[in-house]
Amino acid sequence: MPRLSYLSVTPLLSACLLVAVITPCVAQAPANRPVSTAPAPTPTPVTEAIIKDCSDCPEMVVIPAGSFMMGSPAGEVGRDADEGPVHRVTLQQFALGKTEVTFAQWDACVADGGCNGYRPSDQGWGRGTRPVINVSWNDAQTYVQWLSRKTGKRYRLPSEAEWEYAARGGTTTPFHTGNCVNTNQANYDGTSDYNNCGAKTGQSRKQTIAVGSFPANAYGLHDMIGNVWEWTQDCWNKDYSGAPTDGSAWKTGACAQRVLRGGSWINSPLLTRAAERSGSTAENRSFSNGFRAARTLP
Ligand SMILES: [Ca+2]
Ligand SMILES: [Ca+2]
Repeated sequence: MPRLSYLSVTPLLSACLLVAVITPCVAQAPANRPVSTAPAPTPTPVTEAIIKDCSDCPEMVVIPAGSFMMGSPAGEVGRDADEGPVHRVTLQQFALGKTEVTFAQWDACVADGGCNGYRPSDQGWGRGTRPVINVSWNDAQTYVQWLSRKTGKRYRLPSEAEWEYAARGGTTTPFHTGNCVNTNQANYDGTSDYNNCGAKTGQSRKQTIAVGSFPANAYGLHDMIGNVWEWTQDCWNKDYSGAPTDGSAWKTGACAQRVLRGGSWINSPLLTRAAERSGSTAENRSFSNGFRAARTLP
């Protein structure tokens, strides 16, 4: 697989780069294509450029700079006070893992002498393309430190603001899928509903599944709803009073606890909303918690 590094790309080149993860770019020459009178296909996000800094490194999606309202509106069903006050956050572009970090990616870190040699249990569910679990916030730090060492790039966990911005993909609804979600779109416990919207499908997989099993959101990110909770860099704070508005991680507060986002396979759909927040101690290793890597650009 070719090594790609980040380039400043036009939308056309970006599609080319995306394909180049699989095939050489030359196959994508757009010239001489017959003019079609068929309706234009649904546009794919023009921002999706993929970075892969080494053969064992996760695929990273370039998330465009922008601004959004972080938190949930007062009327959102299932909202807790920790999701407010809603506030505008303006972010620089950054890169975020297309998927949760997998067991295969974690195990490559261990095989390369990183990650403190820690081999987390897979609960007997299997490793490979399932998201790594039983990793604490501290463990997650060892992985992004290894990526940074290996590639010379600035890998880290996403800030909580970056995570929510990326998860929303421009949406303001409880889920990036809209006012509801179903178990063909995400891995959560479908034996309970959300606001009688039909999220209760009766399906509960009772474990993680391979990352990327469901369609991506508008930014090309998979499993921002469910599968595993994802560690973010931020210290826990009980609400957003005083939170940074520049997309950086909140470095003060109850820093023995760190923020987890997105809900997991074991949770009701309510806990997989884009605005939902959870916190846990930085040492906690759980079968419902994992993470995805972020990278500062350039
Ligand atoms: Ca909550
Ligand atoms: Ca997730």
